[in-house]
Amino acid sequence: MLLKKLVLFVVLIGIVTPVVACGENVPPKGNHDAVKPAPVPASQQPVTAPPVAAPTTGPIVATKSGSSGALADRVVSVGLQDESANYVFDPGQLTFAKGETVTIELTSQNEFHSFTVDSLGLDVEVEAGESTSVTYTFDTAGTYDLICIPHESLGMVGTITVQ
Ligand SMILES: [Cu+2]
Repeated sequence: MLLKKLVLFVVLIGIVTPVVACGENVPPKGNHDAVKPAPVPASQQPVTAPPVAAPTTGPIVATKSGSSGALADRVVSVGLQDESANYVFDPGQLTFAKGETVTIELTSQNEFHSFTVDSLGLDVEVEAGESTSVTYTFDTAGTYDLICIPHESLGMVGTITVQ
């Protein structure tokens, strides 16, 4: 009776262990030996898990190019010059590739200026002597008028070309 149960138990172990510990040399007798190999595959699983997490960290590059609105393809510096009442954007001619995302760093020399492109909905104010930046994706090819609102009549104008 007891022997029959033991045999049944051993047979069950014999069925389960090849599945759990495939390839392991599991002694078919005694459940103490049969149970021991089980924690080995269990401890191998956490080791297998980090390599699975590692490829998940890899596609950060793909995420970078995906979020085109947040990260700029390049940075362009534009000076807002006003020395000796000579009001100019430096440079006043800006050319971008269609679809390019650009961070434009704007630096006022002495006075309050604006970087305004009405047709693109761009209107950035720059406090006197300060810097600010705007990131913009130029989706549509064309030529756009750039103005500084306070100094447009004084010739502080430029052109943005998207091609
Ligand atoms: Cu200005």
